[in-house]
Amino acid sequence: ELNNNLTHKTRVSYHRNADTINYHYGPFHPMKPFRLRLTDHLITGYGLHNVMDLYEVDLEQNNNINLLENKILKFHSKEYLTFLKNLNDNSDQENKKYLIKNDIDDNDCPIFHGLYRYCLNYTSTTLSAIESIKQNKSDIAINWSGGLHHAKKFKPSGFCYLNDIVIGILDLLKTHARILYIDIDIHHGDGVQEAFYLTDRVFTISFHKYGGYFFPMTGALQETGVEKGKNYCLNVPLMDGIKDFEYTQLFKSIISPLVESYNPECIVLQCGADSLGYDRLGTFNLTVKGHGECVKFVKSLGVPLVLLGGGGYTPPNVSRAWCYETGIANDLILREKLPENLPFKKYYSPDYSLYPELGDSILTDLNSKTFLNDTRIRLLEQIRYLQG
Ligand code: V1S
Ligand code: CA
Ligand code: ZN
Repeated sequence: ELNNNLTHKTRVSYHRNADTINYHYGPFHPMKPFRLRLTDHLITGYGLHNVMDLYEVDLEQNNNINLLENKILKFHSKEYLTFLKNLNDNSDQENKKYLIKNDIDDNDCPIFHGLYRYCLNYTSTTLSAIESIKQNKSDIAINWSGGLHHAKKFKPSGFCYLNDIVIGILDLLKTHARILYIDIDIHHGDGVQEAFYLTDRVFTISFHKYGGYFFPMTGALQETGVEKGKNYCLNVPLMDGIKDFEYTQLFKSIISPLVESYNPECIVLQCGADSLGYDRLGTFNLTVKGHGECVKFVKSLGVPLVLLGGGGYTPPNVSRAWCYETGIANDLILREKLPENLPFKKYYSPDYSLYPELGDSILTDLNSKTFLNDTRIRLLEQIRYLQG
């Protein structure tokens, strides 16, 4: 383990909630909060909890649920919050009525036991991370249970119920003038884009698969914001099979001039791990190192940073990526061999490595050199508008 930072240790805070890992979307649902348990075991297995400020977020101790709900209501509608809050008391008929009226897909967003508590948990954990940035207690604040970027004002979408990212950014806007939101989940960050589409105080950029009815079917290159928000939104639509080199090269060549021009006071990075190879829903070919390279690059910009989770549907790989990225936040390169006595170690067979190689059965890269080059040129053109 190597400390590359000779000037001062990066102040990293790790925000977690012991309860969040226990919830279930249902047996056939790809979203498994259990992946957070694997992640936490890996992080503590490598001893990372000893080098970070640990924040155990607990709703019971935090008697200010009122304050939390007020922050939620800065984005979500009163009617929707009431619906989530009263799910268990309502009759099934009343719940069904809200689902139908608002065109909610309850296969994607099932009503499971303790749903409201689960939502408050991951949202308050993101707010805890945001708070430590607001108070300048951390350089990097991490919440792997957050990053649920699809939730809308009136309704849940794509496994996301409360949009902890939007709620967190709205809170951060009280102290920070310009916030950059970067989204490397394989899905388009539509909920966050939509929330800040009309403002220049939050710049949103999402890298995602686009085309062929891939969820949520938005995020075209042409979506760039409106009114005051015109040009303060970028989208990087990609095709199946993109690999580390092409992805990280594109990522850096866009984020670098963007940060130079926009000069954000804080960056919120959604680290959805469904952009890794072998994801159950995703179709990209990133490795743990390639995914982490994006985090490393954003860290190197030296702007206060919030790291959030998001998608990720092959739990052992999700935990590998988020553990590796927790190491990166702390300037540590973790040894390849997984810790001894790691709970659920069999999940990491046959390699038992933090950095497994992608096999031969990976998808072919459908992103041609010309396609990627054209995309880059168009995006750089948009960034040039920022200088006015
Ligand atoms: N892709 C995909 C996918 N798979 C599922 C799914 C599968 C089994 C289940 F039991 C329940 C759901 N839903 C989807 C997607 C939603 C993906 C959400 C990604 C979330 C994130 O990673 O970005 C952030 C956490 N939904 C759809 O594709 C929509 C439908 C088109 C699927 C089928 N239903 C019946 C109609 C809507
Ligand atoms: Ca994305
Ligand atoms: Zn996703």
